[in-house]
Amino acid sequence: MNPTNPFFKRVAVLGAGASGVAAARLFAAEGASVTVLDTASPESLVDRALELADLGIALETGATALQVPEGTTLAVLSPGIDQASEQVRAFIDAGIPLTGELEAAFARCLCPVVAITGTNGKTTTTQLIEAMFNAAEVSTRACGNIGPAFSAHVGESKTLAALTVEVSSFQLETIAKFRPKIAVWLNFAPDHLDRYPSMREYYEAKVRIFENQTEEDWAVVNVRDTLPALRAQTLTFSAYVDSGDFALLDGVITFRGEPILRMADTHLRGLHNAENLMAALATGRAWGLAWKAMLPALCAYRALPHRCELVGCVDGVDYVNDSKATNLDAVEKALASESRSVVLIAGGKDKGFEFGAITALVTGRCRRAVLIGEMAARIQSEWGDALPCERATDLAEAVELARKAAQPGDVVLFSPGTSSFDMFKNYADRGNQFRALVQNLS
Ligand code: UMA
Repeated sequence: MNPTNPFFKRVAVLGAGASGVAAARLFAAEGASVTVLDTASPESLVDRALELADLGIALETGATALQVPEGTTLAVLSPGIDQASEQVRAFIDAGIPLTGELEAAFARCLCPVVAITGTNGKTTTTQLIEAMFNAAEVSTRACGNIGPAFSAHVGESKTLAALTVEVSSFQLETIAKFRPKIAVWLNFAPDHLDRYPSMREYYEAKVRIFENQTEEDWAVVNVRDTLPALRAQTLTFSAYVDSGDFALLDGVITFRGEPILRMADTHLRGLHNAENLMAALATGRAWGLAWKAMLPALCAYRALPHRCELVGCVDGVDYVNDSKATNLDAVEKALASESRSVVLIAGGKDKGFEFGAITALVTGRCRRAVLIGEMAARIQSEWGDALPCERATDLAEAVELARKAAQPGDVVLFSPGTSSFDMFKNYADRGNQFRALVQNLS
């Protein structure tokens, strides 16, 4: 498009991660002039700079990324960047319209969206729905917070029946018209308290998933959570109480009393996974699928790594990698689905959690706790009176201490309860290191 045209867009994309690069590609393909701004050092962004240069997209890094490029008509925000940051404030103060990567992709999406949110279980449920829809010949692709970004796949929306989008509270903060045909709310528990002043702000961002839905849409919701009045038609579920449309009775998922799926016929375990399966079944029902079209893919699905993943058995002790447990709710669910005596390895970056909230459960299930990372001393002070706790300087020492403490028939559960960035690249790196250490033991 000609730069003298009044509709010509000069777009500044904030963040050169997966969402920023995908959004930059999207706008550049439409003929906009795009600059990507990332506050990281140029050395850490060499690959991104080359990828963007090939597309004719400029990249500004470091302190230069804090300046608003002249003539910018729109700023597109990556989800990891806080709107309160200096970088974003500069655009707001300059009066430049701001949108998020999720909203930008949605504005270009030509097929219905199934959106999944919740503190835990989002990725598993997104994959269950993707597998179930495709097996039932409802062509879809998973994207969004699960990675790759929504913007990276929205171009396929002209040929797909639906896009299955995992959405985070960060992405929902900047929506305007985002309207899923089916919105799935899995659960809500404390998390991201390093981004939000309190749980209220976290909840308020997350609940926006329903904001633009109408009576023609569907909301699939956990019956135990308190939600605002919903305009969409609803289907409810819970594995803990039987007041929802979907419930769990003697290991069987039921729909309004009718048996639908035996947990034993799936590869998933635990009440949290029963709820993920219920959410997928409810999504299929809202779409109009028959149970028999949904069940084969749900039964065939295997859990992803780092989610209560058995990584070894040494001297009669099972070692379980639950590195994806980046909040206390996930630790609670891992412990609740464990009947054996546990040696728990926990701890990591300080995200503002009070580990004291789960002292009773931990002391009831665990023989001992081995603590790592930035939060080790605080967790020890919260659990230490009720449970033997020791601190390890790194993960290798933690695995060694856990090995010494465990007795045949026990399980060593690595369920950190907080994020990994104090010691590792991310939860996957943390889980992979744990798996390698266990493999060395045997
Ligand atoms: N950056 C700035 N300024 C800042 C802060 C960061 O320029 O003030 C730059 C960083 O240097 C970095 C880039 O921004 O280069 C990163 O942007 P980002 O944090 O938005 O990361 P992306 O790579 O774009 O990944 C995001 C999601 N990340 C977050 O929300 C933190 C990914 O979810 C998602 O897969 C991806 O978009 C595609 O949609 C990850 C995640 O951890 C898995 N999500 C959180 C979670 O699940 O708990 C919400």
